[in-house]
Amino acid sequence: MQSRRVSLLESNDRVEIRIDVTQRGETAEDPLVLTCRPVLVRLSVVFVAVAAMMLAMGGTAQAATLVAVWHMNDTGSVMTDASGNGLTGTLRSVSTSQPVLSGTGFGFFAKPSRVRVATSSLLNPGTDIFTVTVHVKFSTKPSAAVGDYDLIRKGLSTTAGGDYKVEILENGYAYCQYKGPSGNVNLSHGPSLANNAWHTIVCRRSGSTVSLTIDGQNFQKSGATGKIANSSDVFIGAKDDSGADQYKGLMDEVTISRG
Ligand SMILES: [Ca+2]
Repeated sequence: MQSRRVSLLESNDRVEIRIDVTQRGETAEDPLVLTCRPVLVRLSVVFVAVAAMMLAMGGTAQAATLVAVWHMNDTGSVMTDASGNGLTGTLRSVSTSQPVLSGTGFGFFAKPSRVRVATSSLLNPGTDIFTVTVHVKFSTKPSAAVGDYDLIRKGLSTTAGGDYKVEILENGYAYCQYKGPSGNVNLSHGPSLANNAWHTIVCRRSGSTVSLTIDGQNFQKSGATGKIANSSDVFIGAKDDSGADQYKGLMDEVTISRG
């Protein structure tokens, strides 16, 4: 019989989440270790919840690699990437130094207001497990004219090679989409997040399953997407440079991971 133990280690400069899998007291698999900077204890708890959920789903413990880590503490014209991959974004009419639970974050109040990150193969899911995490706080649902808020996306529905995105729909619900040559798998779930409180949205594709996790509560949908890879830039806070599907609210701690 296998047993799995999830442990959380916090120090001044990093948080480590470790999952050990043992069988009759012996190590059965290499431990899954996720590390990040200590932003919010709350985020750490969400991290553990997601990791535990992955294991509960019967997934094999395997190392996840952080592709991009955007703390959004920047005060200038760029958004730095703490992952070491150099996936720097450029700001357009973004309000920096906004109050968040810890550190600072970005505000998207203008139109257009967005962060743009140049395309990189690192930001393409391919066929890998691919997870996007966003933290948002907003008080107003998208108007009928706006339609929905585009929180982060790479590509459009018409883009060759597919696309992925995280949105807030007109009813205030979170929404995930992964679209590839084999299909478009998307799902949304309530409640409305337009309550001026911080929320954590995690969109993940693993094999033929897309999952949406809202504040630790997981929802799933099955369906094949296939290989997703395009040459589009990543947009955060809006659909494009014209401010279509313009988000209106605060954002912090956006991460992308693979595996
Ligand atoms: Ca921050």
